Amino acid sequence: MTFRKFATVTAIASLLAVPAAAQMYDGFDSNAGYDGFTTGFNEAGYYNAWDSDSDNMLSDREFATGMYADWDSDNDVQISSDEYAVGAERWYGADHDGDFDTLDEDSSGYLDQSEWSAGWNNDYYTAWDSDSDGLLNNDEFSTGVYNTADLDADQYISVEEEGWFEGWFDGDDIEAEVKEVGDLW
Ligand SMILES: [Ca+2]
Ligand SMILES: [Ca+2]
Ligand SMILES: [Ca+2]
Ligand SMILES: [Ca+2]
Repeated sequence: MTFRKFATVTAIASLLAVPAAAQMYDGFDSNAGYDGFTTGFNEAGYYNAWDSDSDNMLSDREFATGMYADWDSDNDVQISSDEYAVGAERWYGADHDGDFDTLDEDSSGYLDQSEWSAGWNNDYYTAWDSDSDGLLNNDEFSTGVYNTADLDADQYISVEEEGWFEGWFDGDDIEAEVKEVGDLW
């Protein structure tokens, strides 16, 4: 897999089609940079929702589970090929080399938790783990999210880049969604 920073302008342009209004949390100030982002982001509870065993660290399993819940935009606990295409471009950029049909071992047209786990690539998680302790703390997670959403890497989340967070702050119970996915391994 390749990382978001290799995304092409074309990939960014398609993300701009996502409606961007009212997707960030209350009080978000794009002009405040990462520091302005992280306080409110932490209060919004997203990290805690992904940290299913509440030890204030994200394991790779918790990260993979949270990402599964995130890519599953219709919350049916299956990743359709459309959901996969959107998620892959959003997280990995247009150069993403994962192939849905290869991952979909039973050719059902959906990835379930075991197929997702079998195809899991930990490079992304490792890249975010800046102190290389094998876990993501809150700051590593919020930094990784911020940099991924900041498509043009100018340390500023524009209105268009806020679209990356679609669904994260719309009132869905993320913790319940993560629980429904269950432990991946
Ligand atoms: Ca944990
Ligand atoms: Ca789905
Ligand atoms: Ca770490
Ligand atoms: Ca930006």
